[in-house]
Amino acid sequence: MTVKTISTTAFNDQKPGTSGLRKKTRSFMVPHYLENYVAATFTAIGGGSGKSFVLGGDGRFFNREAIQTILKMAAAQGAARVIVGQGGLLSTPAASHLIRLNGADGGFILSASHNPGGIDADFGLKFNAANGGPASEALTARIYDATLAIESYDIAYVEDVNLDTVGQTRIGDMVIDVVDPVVDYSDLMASLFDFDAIRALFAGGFSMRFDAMHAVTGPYAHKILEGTLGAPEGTVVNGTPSEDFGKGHPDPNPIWAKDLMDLMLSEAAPDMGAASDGDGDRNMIVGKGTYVTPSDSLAILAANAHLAPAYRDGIAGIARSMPTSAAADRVADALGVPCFETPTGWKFFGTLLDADRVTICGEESAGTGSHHVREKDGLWAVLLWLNILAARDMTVAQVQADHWQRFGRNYYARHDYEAVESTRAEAMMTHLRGQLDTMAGQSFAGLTVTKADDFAYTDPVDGSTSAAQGIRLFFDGGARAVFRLSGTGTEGATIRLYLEQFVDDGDHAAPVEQVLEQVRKAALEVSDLPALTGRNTPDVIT
Ligand code: VG1
Ligand code: CO
Repeated sequence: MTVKTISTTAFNDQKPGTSGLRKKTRSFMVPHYLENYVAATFTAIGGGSGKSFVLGGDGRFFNREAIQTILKMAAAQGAARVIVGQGGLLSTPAASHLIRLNGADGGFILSASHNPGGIDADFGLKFNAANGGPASEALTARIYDATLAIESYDIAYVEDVNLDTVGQTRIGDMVIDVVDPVVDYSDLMASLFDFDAIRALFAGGFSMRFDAMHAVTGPYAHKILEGTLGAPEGTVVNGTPSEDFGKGHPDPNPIWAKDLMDLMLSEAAPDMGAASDGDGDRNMIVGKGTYVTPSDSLAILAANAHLAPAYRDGIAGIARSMPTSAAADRVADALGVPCFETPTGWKFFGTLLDADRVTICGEESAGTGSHHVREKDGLWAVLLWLNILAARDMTVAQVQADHWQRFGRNYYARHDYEAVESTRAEAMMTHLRGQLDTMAGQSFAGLTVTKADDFAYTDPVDGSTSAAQGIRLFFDGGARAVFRLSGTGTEGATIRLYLEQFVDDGDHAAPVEQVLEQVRKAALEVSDLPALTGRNTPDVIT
């Protein structure tokens, strides 16, 4: 094996965001761009010598090329072993599981998640640590520092590796195991849930549509839902991963999964609809005629988890990201377990899960998961829902209505203003921050602010701190508005405005926009968003 040292110059834009480095695909294809970031990651973990890694991605354009590069760089580092998904495919939760199962030192996951794929769309790369979870903030800071200091990287000059045949091969002394991406993951799922009960549910005529959105969950859903669990063929749609996700946004929400939504709101609706995102860590749950907001789904799963074998003995606690609604907090209260509020991004759940302080975690952005891996897990959420429906013999709508009846309803919506000029978005955040000290007691659009802050977090396990994680405005009467800027976009800034209104004993079936109208007006008034950004309406509401 010939290893060459290639001299390079630093790129100044390789700062990882909420979930790794995400850029336009063409940026990643610029010579040395990917290599620099991979080399910086090796530097940040103290080199790759003697270590083992998991490697795979969501199959988007440039996935295969990037995998070949990473393999050759790992070999040059002296890595002992790399486990790669066949065809270069691994869903994010499956990669997390393989890291844990094999005791690997970490993993490289190639994905820009729900962002579109293709040469003119987005690409991404993130590193997960030995616990299977996204790199901590301390580690991503070290990676970024290394990207700024880099002058050269090492790479093996060898033929491309065959990724399409399961089996073992090598580059020099480094062993490469090409594995079926689905098998270990599907065994894990079988160990968590009552597959017999779910099989009986399908056998009894329960109907479902799972939309894989042309992304990575296709093979997983085909095998588990249609194969093992006996759902009729055709249950899984758009189930073959494609490099550009059929030219769509593989984002499981009512906007981008519109076909599924339309079906679920029609006469022909099956009993349940579900979808997952590009890399398989997000989920959308829809019942006949009813959409389950991700924040509610988290609360419902936590309240009913004991119905699945893996959680039979109860859960240790719940964690939710700050912008996620407080529905889960009420469940934690009722169960007598703690509820942690963390900054956005799965990396903040890792320490809590590792320390067994929580069992179930979730985010408003369609992410739910548990201690079975260290990532959110789309299919896991779908299977837990199925397990609950089977155990309770109820419909999605009934489970949801019953939950609201018991806990009250946190009406919720997220308004995204996309591709806003960065300076204008920053100006709006600065305008909000400038008012934080004086806001309490003031009224906006008829709502009085009870408390306002810029969310800061101290990790209760390792003591690390993260400041400026989003502006929280609490209003009289159980309303809340949160403002933050996205850390996953690739163009300008995306402002996320999260709106919530708690209704305890009142009407649980009112139109969401109507219930949130007052807090929306108040939030726009305090922030001066329309004037400062030039935007009057959000691009996406989820
Ligand atoms: C978004 C979501 C966040 C999620 C992150 C990664 O981040 O809001 O909840 O953890 O995406 O998910 P941001 O910074 O754009 O708000 V995924 O499925 O895109 O890896
Ligand atoms: Co994702």
